[in-house]
Amino acid sequence: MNDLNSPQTAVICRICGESTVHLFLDLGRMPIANAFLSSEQLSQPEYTFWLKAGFCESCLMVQLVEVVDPNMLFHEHYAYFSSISRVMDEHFTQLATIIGEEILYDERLPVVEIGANDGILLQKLTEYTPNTIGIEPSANVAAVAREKGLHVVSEFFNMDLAASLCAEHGPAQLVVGANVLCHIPDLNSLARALEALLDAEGVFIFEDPYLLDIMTQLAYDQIYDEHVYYFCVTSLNRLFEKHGLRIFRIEHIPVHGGSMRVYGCRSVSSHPVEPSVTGQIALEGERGLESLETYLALAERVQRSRISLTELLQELQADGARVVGYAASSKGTVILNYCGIGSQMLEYVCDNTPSKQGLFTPGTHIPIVPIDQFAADYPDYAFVLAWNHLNEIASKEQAFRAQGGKFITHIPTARIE
Ligand code: JHZ
Ligand code: SAH
Ligand code: ZN
Repeated sequence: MNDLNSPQTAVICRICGESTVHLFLDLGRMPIANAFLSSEQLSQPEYTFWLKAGFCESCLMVQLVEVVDPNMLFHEHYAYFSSISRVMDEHFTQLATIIGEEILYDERLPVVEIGANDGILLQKLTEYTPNTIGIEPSANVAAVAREKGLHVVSEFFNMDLAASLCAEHGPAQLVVGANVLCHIPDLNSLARALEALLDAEGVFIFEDPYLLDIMTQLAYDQIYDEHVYYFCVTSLNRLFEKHGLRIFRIEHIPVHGGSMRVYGCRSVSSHPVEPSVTGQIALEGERGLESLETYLALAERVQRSRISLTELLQELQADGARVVGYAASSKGTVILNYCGIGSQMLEYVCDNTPSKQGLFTPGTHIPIVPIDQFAADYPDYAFVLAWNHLNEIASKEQAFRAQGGKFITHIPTARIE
């Protein structure tokens, strides 16, 4: 752990190719965050990888050091359904309105959504233009989107697909993707594909968790197999600029614990760069995002956060309290495995996704149950494993609090809400 910054640990950057990636955070061996287990699978060995994050001194990209093959993550049974959250549904309604009212400019040109999942955004976009195409490699969620009547191609977005979409439907007036760009290991070829697909005046919009929020809130549980990159405006803009693209507007948005929405275009297009971009890049410099020390300091705070959580749970256990987990999120897999929290501490994890219920948490093997089970016999404490949804969960669970139940959250340090 202490030699993370020694020269021999510098590894090759996936973005710029230099051997200047310094490891700063080691979260240990980790199972795949969304690989929930059936009871038959509990006795079989689980795939694990080494969850370590690094910072590239040359291009400033924060990235995973070991990457899991996307085919192992996004396949016929992907566990995450975007439509499970009312707040996210409202969020995407707002995004669709901005797109419909400010961005779209030519009905004849297609709108392409990358990572369309169950169609939560794509469906809303069809209210503004008839010409929408969703790209979604995970077959089960793509099938849900198709049941809504949406046009979805069940493949990974890449250069070949971009070329065939462009040949068949024409250049895109918009390429949009939420919580997908940071999931794509080869971002250089993604940028080339984007450049190939976009119309001369076309726009791309991506939303991803924002590095500055991850740092400020100590949201280390955003670091897992699916999130290969942790973007700031500075690092992302440098990447795009290598490929004939640029960012012209950014918006800081509250979802998923703090995300960044970037608006970009081809370098040659007429969209002027807005002050939001230059202002945010300046802020990132002031906040030390260009310096390895900033990241090393984060790693120390993560270790202290882990101790605060395990101590709190041990105290509650010693007092004989009943504690459960609430929400079998991807982040939950990181928290539980990194902090060594298993079924000896959490009786179960309840979750509103039907396909997760009846399964067990990866690595820690805690049973996942429907929310009904929580409501039928309230525990003393519910540890919220999707702190980003705390408000939504708390508003649904007012009866739990009214009869004395309490929520626990864990970042930046563990506390009872
Ligand atoms: P939530 C996933 O992250 C994976 P996860 C992915 N990598 C990503 O970036 C984001 O999504 C977009 C449950 N829940 O949204 C449902 C309730 O039980 O934080 C889900 O299992 N009751 C693509 O998995 C989980 O929480 C509720 O009221 O960390 C959602 O976790 C609500 C609101 C959610 O995403
Ligand atoms: N946009 C939704 C879904 C995010 S989950 C939301 O914000 O809620 C990420 C989705 O991206 C998954 O459904 C996954 O199958 C898909 N995905 C992963 N890699 C992809 C790629 N290369 N091209 C297109 N979709 C991809
Ligand atoms: Zn680099």
